[in-house]
Amino acid sequence: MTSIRNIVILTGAGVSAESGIDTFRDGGGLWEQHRVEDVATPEAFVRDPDLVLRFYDMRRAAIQTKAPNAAHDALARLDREWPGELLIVTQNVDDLHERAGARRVLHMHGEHLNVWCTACDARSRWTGPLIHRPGCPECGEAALRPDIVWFGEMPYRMDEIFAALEEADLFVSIGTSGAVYPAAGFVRNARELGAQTLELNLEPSQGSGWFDEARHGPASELVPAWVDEVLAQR
Ligand code: BV8
Repeated sequence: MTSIRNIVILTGAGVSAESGIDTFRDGGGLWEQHRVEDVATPEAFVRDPDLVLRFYDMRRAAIQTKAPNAAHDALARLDREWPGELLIVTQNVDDLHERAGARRVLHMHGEHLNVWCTACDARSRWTGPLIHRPGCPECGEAALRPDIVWFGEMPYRMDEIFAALEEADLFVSIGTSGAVYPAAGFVRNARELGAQTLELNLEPSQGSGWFDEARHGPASELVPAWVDEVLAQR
């Protein structure tokens, strides 16, 4: 590896799999016999708000019973010890990166533990259910929705992500199937901008061919080993 100073890491559901949080592909990507893509949309929320709120209430409660795994811990260590720029762009909506101690984390698809008021636009920390239509902590309106980027909605902070990709010397994709855009296209952006690219995933992702190097196995093994390697060449 030539000298690496600035690193961008993209994580997906595979980094939380060993913490017991289902990936989108587990169980064939179904929930109550609905395709996740069909529940995680603004149209579904209009058509059947209770179904969507129950889906997110269940997952919001579930993540609070899970703990970070060795992959989250290793990435938090890298965040603490890496002297250059580092950004963990996560597609995940759990808070396991933060609970492992990572600081430079960007949730491009939102967060389970936030709610978004469609009346006053305020975002608030939220750990309980929404099915009973509680009032917004800011304006009191019963107009809260999960602060999650659904299919067809614009991911968050894309300008910051592309600014980081422009500076990146290394782009590492961890635990994602490469199925969903724009995240799945970041490896190509990174390559075009001159970064080296590495995939760490249980199996080849849909974008494996775009990576300079791909290592396959569980994140709890691959990520700590890779972090040791990178820190050794600081
Ligand atoms: C956008 C939050 C445009 C939800 C998510 C038609 C209409 C509208 C849009 C589209 C359309 N057709 C295509 C699109 C674009 C669409 C898209 O890409 N669709 C796909 C299905 C083709 N994208 C969007 O809609 C995005 N927005 O395009 O906006 C726009 C432009 C202008 C103005 C307005 C809008 C928004 C996409 C965000 C959707 N929200 N998450 C929630 O969490 O409930 S996406 C969700 O699925 C994830 O966040 C992630 O991004 C994606 C894929 O999940 P992964 O994280 O990759 O997980 P997956 O299960 O797929 O894979 C897990 C991987 O881990 C596997 O490879 C497995 O091998 C590996 N693994 C498993 N265990 C381990 C492991 N690896 C290591 N160790 C292990 N132990």
